[in-house]
Amino acid sequence: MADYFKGNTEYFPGIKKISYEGPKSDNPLAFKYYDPEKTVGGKKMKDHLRFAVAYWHSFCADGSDPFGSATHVHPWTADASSPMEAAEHKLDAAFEFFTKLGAEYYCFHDRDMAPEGSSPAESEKNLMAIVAKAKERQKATGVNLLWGTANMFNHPRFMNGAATNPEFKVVALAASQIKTAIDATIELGGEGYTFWGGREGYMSLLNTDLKREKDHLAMILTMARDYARGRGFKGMFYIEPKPMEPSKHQYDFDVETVAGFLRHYGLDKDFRMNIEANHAELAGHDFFHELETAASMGLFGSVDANRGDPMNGWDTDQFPTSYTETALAMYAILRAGGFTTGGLNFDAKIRRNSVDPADLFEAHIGGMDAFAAGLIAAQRMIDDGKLSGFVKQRYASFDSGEGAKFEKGGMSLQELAALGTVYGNAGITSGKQERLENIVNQYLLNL
Ligand code: XLS
Ligand code: NI
Ligand code: NI
Repeated sequence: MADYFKGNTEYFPGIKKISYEGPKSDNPLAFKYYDPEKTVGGKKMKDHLRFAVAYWHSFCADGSDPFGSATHVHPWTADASSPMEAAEHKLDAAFEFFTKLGAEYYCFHDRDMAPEGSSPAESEKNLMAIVAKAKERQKATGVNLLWGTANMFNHPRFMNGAATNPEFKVVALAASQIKTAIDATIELGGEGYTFWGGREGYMSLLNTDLKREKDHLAMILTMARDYARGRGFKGMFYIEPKPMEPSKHQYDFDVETVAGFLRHYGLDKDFRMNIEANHAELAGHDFFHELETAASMGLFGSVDANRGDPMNGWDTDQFPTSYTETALAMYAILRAGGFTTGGLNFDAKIRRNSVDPADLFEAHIGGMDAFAAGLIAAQRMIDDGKLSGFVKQRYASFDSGEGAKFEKGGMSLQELAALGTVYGNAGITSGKQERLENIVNQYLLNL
């Protein structure tokens, strides 16, 4: 990766390129486990992990919450005389950050990058002007776009949904925004395009026609797919499941629900899952569950890396810190074949009271180290084979004989039932959960 983009104001003065110093380092601005060029399981860490920075949390969010105003004063906005100038300064700050951190990818919503105009045409003009500048900076630095998306939840027109809005005019407005965001993604060579349907759901069933809304959502996804493929887009489309917030109920509830939806509407060839740890938790699952579920259906795609707070029930979007969680996540990801078009996007934000410019770096460094440590542990789990060996042996009765015949669909219920009557007692076999949990902890030591 080239040095950070020069010729602009330095927005993170005093912070140099972050380097790997190893687990014993006490430098808060150094990696302890993430050593980009180090090989794990025959592949460089950076190619396994494909870290991306989320434009919205890192350069747009200002620390405000429902109870308090902004606490993060961004110098890139403060020193601009117009919204478009601010957008360009923000872009400079972003590329300075990506390159100093050593993240090779980023993700954005259309409205993170450029301000909404007074008409769809003006919004498109604004976005494409910034996209042209982003393209130059990508070329100069080697940083690439992991995925783009459209913000279809912020504007009041989307209060009743975007693709699932009961008014056709709003659906058309949503389409114009998606089309432009796809154009922007293609222009930047994006490796994916994400749909997160924050308001594609309902607040009350009393005013909602569920069937029509879901049909409309599928229609828009199909049209978006066809448009992008028609323009030669070879990247992946992602659906990012989340059960609720801001809607009471969101149609993209969890991986299993989205898989059913994609298959029902014939979209499962072009769409994969973008799995967010905090969303898994909101759906009553753990991150590992969602990853394994997607992998089991060949629908694993990408990750929004963060964590929630198990003591409360909303999307706190904190930076990941639990090595156990990242080790299990990487264990699922590696076994699913690793990332191809996807990556680890830090859909995470620093806390309202984290007001030092260095806090944004330390947050990402911690998250990157957590996934690097998780990767090392996961590779150990795979190399050592104890866990997979146990699982294989647990299902061994389906590998040959009558079990294999059953699994291949070569048996009727009568035949199977007849076997059941002669087998007598079976099934009192330990699942060995505690042993397996203890083994996982052993892999986490001495990273
Ligand atoms: C919100 C989502 C959002 C998506 C992109 O909860 O995580 O940030 O990742 O629209
Ligand atoms: Ni997300
Ligand atoms: Ni989220």
